Order: sequence, then C-alpha cells, then structure tokens
Amino acid sequence: MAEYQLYCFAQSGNAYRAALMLNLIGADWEPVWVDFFGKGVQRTTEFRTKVNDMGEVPVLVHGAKKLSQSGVILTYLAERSGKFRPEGEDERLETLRWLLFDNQKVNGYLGPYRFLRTLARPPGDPAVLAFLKGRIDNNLGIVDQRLASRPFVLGPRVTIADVSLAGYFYFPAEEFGFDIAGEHKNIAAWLERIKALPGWKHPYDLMPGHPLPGR
Ligand SMILES: N[C@@H](CCC(=O)N[C@@H](CS)C(=O)NCC(=O)O)C(=O)O
Repeated sequence: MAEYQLYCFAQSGNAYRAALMLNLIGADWEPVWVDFFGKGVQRTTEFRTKVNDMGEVPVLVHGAKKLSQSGVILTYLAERSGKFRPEGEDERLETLRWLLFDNQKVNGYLGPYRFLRTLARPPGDPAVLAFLKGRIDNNLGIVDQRLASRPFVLGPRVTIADVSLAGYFYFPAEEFGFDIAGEHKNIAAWLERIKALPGWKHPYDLMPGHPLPGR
C-alpha cells in the first residue's frame, strides 16, 4: 500500500489541488476513486461516518490521520515535505489569506459554475449561472492583477497558494464555456510556469474517472 491515499475523482478541482501537490513533492500515493456522479458515494452515511463527516472530496489518509479541506491537506503536505511551504509569519498569513479567497471566491465559484453548466443533469438555472459568471470574471481579474507583477502568488517562489489557486484552471475551456487563460494573460503565463514544475500532470491524467460514462 502507498504511504498516502487520496479520496478523489478526475473532475474535481478541489481534489486536484491535493493530487497535484502529492505529485509535485514526489510522494508515494494512490488515488481512491469516489463515485461522485454515479452513486453519489459522498452523500452516503457510510462515507460520512467512515471517511468525511463533511461529505466532501478530497480526503487524504496518512496512517491514522484522515484530513479533509484541500487547504488543510496542502498545509500538512508542505509542512511534512518542506516543499512549497510558506516561511515565517508574514508568508504563512499571506498564504492563508489566498487560500481562503480562493476557496470562497475563485475556485469556490469556478467549480460550481462548471458543474452546473456542464456536468449536472439537468443543468443549472441560467440566472444562477449568470450570477456566478459575474463573480468569476471579477475574481479572475483580481488574480490576474496579482500575477502581473510577480511570477507566483506570494512572489518569486511557488507555494501552496499557487497549488490551491490552480485547482480548476487546467480543465478544458469548453467545460467552462470560456477560456480562462485566453482571457487573462498573466494567469496564462503563471499556468505555464506551474506546468513546467517536475511532477506536474493534468487532472485527467492524475485522478481516476475520466471520461464520465456516456458523455
Ligand atoms: N473547500 C473544500 C471544497 C471541497 C468540495 O466542495 N468538494 C466537492 C467535490 S469537487 C464535494 O465533494 N462536494 C460534495 C457535494 O457537494 O455533495 C476543499 O477545498 O476541499
């Protein structure tokens, strides 16, 4: 058995953060596929009692530890490996600031937008999609501006703030109906820098479950 197990599925950008981090630090890990779209395993009592009482993916298992929330998982892996770790109080606080902003307002809107537009059956209400798209455009603009004057979110060095923010950005443009990189040139250059890191893989090559049956 590998040192780490990650409950995940290919379409999850939240899980991709953890899977990408595990790969970038060269960890010995294996995925545990969660049948999110078919059986809705994350909603079962068994999943909620044995895996994650929040009913969410990703979950990282490391020996007796079971961690959920990608920001917690990234922090744990950065502290254990010493890689992509914010150093000192100022960097730690700045990283936390970006993890929270990302979870709530960047990938926190991108994930549901893509889900409702492309993956949900039936698709989401157009009014909800329009609301989310307005928020997404504003918040991607903030990220693009941030990256205009520095190669990575905190500055010259890649940290878990970058791994977190990359969550949904590599999924195909047609799944969003707009091109994140095509519309934001600083984000595009930053995505290329992350892609060049040893161990980088596309979410569909890193986690099981793509393509979805019948799609
Ligand atoms: N803030 C969480 C978000 C996790 C999350 O929302 N995961 C989705 C999958 S992409 C999920 O499991 N949702 C369960 C559901 O909506 O039933 C994190 O970063 O880990």
